[in-house]
Amino acid sequence: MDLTELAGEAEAAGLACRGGFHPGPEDGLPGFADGSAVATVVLLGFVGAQQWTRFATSAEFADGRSDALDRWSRRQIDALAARHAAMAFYPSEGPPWWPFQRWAMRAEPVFPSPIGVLIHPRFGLWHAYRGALALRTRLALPAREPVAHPCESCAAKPCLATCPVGAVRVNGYDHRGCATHVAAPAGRDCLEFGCLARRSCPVGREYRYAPAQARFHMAAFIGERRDRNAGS
Ligand code: B12
Ligand code: SF4
Ligand code: SF4
Repeated sequence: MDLTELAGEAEAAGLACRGGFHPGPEDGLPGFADGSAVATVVLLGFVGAQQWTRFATSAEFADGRSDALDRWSRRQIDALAARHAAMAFYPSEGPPWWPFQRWAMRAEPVFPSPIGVLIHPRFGLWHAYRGALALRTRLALPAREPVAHPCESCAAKPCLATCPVGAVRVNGYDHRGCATHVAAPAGRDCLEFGCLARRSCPVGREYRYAPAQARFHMAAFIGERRDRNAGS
């Protein structure tokens, strides 16, 4: 098996392959029960609106129970893990949380943005991680080309000036202030169409979430549907 094959299986399951890396002790991964070490980690997730339809037409989405996105992700990724005798890890497991953003920076060209989520040169702020497969096999990984950090050439930084309640700041994100605004009538634009600060970013505009997807994540974020960590 190689990474392309695994990416094909992930795509068939409704997930994008978000790259991989060969972990070291600093990556904090446990070994397998038989004592063998993890040789390759492959991250799986959503990019733009491409995978949304698969989830939005799933049994989990329709059943009205909480944690729909988590349950759907686990069903897909646990099946891939079983097929490849791999371990599966999830961003929603915790606290303590698995360091998905650190792993992501090891796996693909994503960079810290001023608004807290990682920015991708193509998908901008419109992507997320749904799980990770830890494999015993050392897969060959494509060489990483140097890629420029998109925020370095963004002089205007509109993401820092757009939030109506100033929740997005250089020195941190005020998640309580944000959630209070989104849950109030004045925050209807953010709730229905997604974070205004994120929408102001010029990178990856064509990958912005459609209103239904944006609303799902924002509603989950303010606890409307109790979907733990459905943020993406
Ligand atoms: C807890 C959490 C929250 C909390 C944050 C509470 C708080 N003040 O800490 C709340 C609920 C508020 C939240 C909100 C959101 N979250 Co959140 N959240 C998480 C979660 C579950 C854990 C984060 C954590 O503490 N990790 C622990 C540390 C040890 O892990 P780490 O990888 O090392 O992460 C840190 C480093 O990346 C570090 N860091 C920052 N810059 C740099 C630079 C360098 C060089 C390095 C090395 C590290 C570093 O900051 C991270 C800490 O947050 C992660 C999933 C996960 N398991 O990582 C999602 C996650 C970070 N969230 C995510 C998202 C999308 C959101 C929301 C946009 C949700 C929404 N509304 O749709 C919002 C907005 C966040 C924002 N503007 O920052 C995504 C980010 C995807 C991406 N593109 O990066 C994640 C990865 C979940 C996912 N399924 O993909 N979130
Ligand atoms: S608006 Fe500019 S600084 Fe902000 S996340 Fe987008 S590219 Fe980076
Ligand atoms: S969702 Fe709205 S209130 Fe929250 S950070 Fe984004 S712009 Fe600000």
